[in-house]
Parts: sequence; structure tokens; C-alpha cells
Amino acid sequence: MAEAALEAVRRALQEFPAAARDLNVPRVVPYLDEPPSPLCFYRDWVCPNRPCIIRNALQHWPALQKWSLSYLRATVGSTEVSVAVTPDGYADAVRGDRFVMPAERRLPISHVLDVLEGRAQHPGVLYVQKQCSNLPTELPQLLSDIESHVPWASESLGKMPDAVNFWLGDASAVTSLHKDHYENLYCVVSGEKHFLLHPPSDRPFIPYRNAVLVMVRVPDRLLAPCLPDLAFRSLHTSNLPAD
Ligand SMILES: O=C(O)CCC(=O)C(=O)O
Repeated sequence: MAEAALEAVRRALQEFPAAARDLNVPRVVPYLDEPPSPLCFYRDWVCPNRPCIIRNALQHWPALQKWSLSYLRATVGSTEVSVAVTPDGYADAVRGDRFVMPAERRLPISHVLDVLEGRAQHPGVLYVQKQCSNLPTELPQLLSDIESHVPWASESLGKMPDAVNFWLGDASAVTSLHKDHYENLYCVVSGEKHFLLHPPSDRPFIPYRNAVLVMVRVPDRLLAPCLPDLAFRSLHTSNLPAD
């Protein structure tokens, strides 16, 4: 009897993610043709944890017209920024029992652009990707090309952004599955970005376990796509997503 009840619970749990999606998760992420009002943004998207794609939100940013590769080269080409370097593009990735952080190099933006354009070689995959407001701290010359915050979002959330980050990479740079403790506004100035989103109802089915936090630590010449040979530096153990 108890076994039958347990089996029924197991079955119900197995069906739960699909049922929750059917009930509550739109099949496609909706497009808005203009930015929502602060109230609508909060009510319709932030509160129910729903993603949306907003068109025509950044038209007034000079960056949209200006940020070509040649402009970036001329304006910030010689500026050194922190660049994540990985053997295969997977930064902050779980490998076996380890959570592997990328190596970090200080490189001039012009070198990153050369590599992205195929004009220069660098071992591994380069990705300008920081979470600590690298736009104002590392590339202040670009600030006049954007707004320092997105006014309708700041009003909606009742605060200014905690961080304003600049990301630059190509299709091989992949950020691992994670949950942010922030609301994110991702402003695509050029190119495209693919996100794989899970609804909150998937959370119990995404495996978590303890992983040893390590960092890729190899000379550049060894950053070849052969992970098993890489050396790692242990940082500390932390509770992190398993996949
Ligand atoms: O752009 C990326 O690669 C990652 C962005 C990210 O981590 C995020 O939006 O939470």
C-alpha cells in the first residue's frame, strides 16, 4: 500500500515539469515591440519570472550606430581588459567533480578583435566576460555611447543596476547553466545571443551537488582543446550546479 502510494507520488513528480509547463509556461518567449512601462514590466515580467524580448528599446543609444569593430579598435583598441580564456569555450563549467573557472588574461581589445576576426591566433577561446561592472571600470571610453542604466527598468526595480557588464565573444563562448540572484537586462548591441531558459518549476530536477572550485592554470601554449591534460588550481569547495 505504502509502496503503491510512493509510486504514485514518484509518477506525479516525474510528470510535474511537463504539467507545469503546459499550465504556466508559454511555448515561445514573447516579443514586445517597445519597452513596457515600469509598472507593466514589474507586473507582467519581473513578478511572474517571465522572460521577454524587447524590440526598439535601445534605438537612442549611439552604440547601436557606432560600435563597429573599426570603431572599437580606434576607441578602445589599446585598452587592456580582463579576458576569460578556456580550451573549448566553456567557462565556469562542471567537469566531473570540479567546477572549472577560466584562466584570465589581460589583453588589449585590439588583440581580442584580431582573434575574433581570424586575423590573429590565440590558444583557446577568448571571451570578454566579467560580472563586476567591467564597462565603467575597464572601458569608460565607451560610456558616452550608452545610457548608464535603463530608466524604465531602474524605476520598475526601484534601484540602479548593481553591475553594468560588457561582453564580447563569438559563438564558441558558452556560459554554463546558472541562476542569477539578479534581474538581468541583456542589451544586444551587435550580433546575436542564444539563451536556454528553464522555468522555475524545473529547479528541483536540475541536479545540484558540491564541486571543487578550480581554475584553469596553464601557460597559453598549453591551452589546447585537451581538457584531461589541463592543470587546475583548487580554490575552495562550494555548492554549485552539477550540470
Ligand atoms: O552572456 C553570457 O555569456 C552570460 C550572461 C550571463 O551570465 C547572464 O546573463 O546571466
